[in-house]
Amino acid sequence: MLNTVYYSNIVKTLTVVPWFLTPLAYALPMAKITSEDARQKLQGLPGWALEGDTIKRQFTFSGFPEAVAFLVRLGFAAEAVDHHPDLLVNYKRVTVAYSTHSQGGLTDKDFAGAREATSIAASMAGK
Ligand code: H2B
Repeated sequence: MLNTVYYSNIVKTLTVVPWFLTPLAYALPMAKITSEDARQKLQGLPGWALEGDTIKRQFTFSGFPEAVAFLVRLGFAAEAVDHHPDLLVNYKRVTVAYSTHSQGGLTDKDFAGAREATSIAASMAGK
């Protein structure tokens, strides 16, 4: 089972998937990440913290419209990859939390989402 799940992640990560492996990539779930591995992965994501089964970060913008604009941009990016963060707006601050509901924990999709959120926020002078 471990082998299959690991294989599934590899298959999904590859840009070019051999045609005969394509159904496998969609049929198998992403591997759940242990909290030890999550801590390791968070080293490359400043400001993000592990909270239970989620990774979380708060971004601060210059005002409420900018915070909402960030939320909308991230929302479209999330919809495009069918992986959705929890989002909370408090005036000019937006808290973004990721976990993979279907797995009841963290997967590579959450870290990809965190990188995307960080990149969008940086392009909008979010801190
Ligand atoms: N987002 C997150 N964060 N976790 C999920 O398990 C998830 C999701 N599942 N977005 C997706 C949608 C699933 O419901 C659809 C059917 O692909």
